[in-house]
Amino acid sequence: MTALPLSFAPEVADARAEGAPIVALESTIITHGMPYPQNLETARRVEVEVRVAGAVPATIAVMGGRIHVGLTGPELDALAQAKAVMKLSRADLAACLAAGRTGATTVAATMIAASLAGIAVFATGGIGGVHRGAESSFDISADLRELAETPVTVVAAGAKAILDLPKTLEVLETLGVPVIAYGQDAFPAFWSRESGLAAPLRMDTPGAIAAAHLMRGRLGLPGGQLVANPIPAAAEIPRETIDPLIEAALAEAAAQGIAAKAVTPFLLGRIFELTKGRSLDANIALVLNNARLGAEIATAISSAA
Ligand code: PSU
Ligand code: MN
Repeated sequence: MTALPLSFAPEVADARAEGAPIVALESTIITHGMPYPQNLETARRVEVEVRVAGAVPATIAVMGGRIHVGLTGPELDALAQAKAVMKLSRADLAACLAAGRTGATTVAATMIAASLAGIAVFATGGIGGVHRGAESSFDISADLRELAETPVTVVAAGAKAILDLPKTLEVLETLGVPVIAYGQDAFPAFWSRESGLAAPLRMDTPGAIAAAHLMRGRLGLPGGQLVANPIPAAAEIPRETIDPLIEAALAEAAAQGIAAKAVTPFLLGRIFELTKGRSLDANIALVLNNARLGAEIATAISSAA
């Protein structure tokens, strides 16, 4: 068997050797989720946030036929400005590696890479889920099935509010994915703290989330956990404000025939324009908040393990 095509940044290799806490970070949010230069600035700030909270950040992307676990400064710079970067989910990861192309990992592909690298915790903005109108489009993000299969705890601000959140929660339940609201009963809705839906589980400490993660491992259950961490109150956009703008963006996507992988980036881009940048400020605040909680959970897991 040939070795895995994984390359570790020196800091990540050291952390692995010492059993120190590591938080995986995705790269699709950099290439397809935010405009330049805020994407680069945010990626750097997220890494700082993880460090300040006592863990080592490992931003993941595919370059030169290898999965990079931890990017150097110049690699991050290049990725943030690169054009024609592939958006990689489970289906595309191997093809991108084999062809030697550059690819950014979505939640699904980042979970696969984190799991191969032995990293238990991953922080992002919001997971993909069941799109509105999925009953005719069948558009359900591969992120959901990945949560059912790959043993990584994912910290997100819920699922993106452009989605059908009730159907997303139903599918997660069907797939046996624990959905844990952090510090509140309600399932958060990305830009807003509340979705109007109750979360199936609630936990109030990183230690409780770490214990549940380790217990799943002891039971031999495949799959991860979704930790739904509400956006900080100061940064939230209330549902009444954002909902009509989401509706408008969805109508434009339908009118323009936007489909498949292009849907989420298109909607995030239009909502950015319709909110005059406020959605991006909120997105940045919630990712930083998730990075911090991810570091706390990773720390709790490594001290218990
Ligand atoms: N979180 C963000 N912005 C993003 C994403 C997450 O704050 O752009 C990305 C993630 O990589 C996630 C993807 O996996 O959006 C979902 O894409 P799709 O709906 O096509 O599965
Ligand atoms: Mn999709």
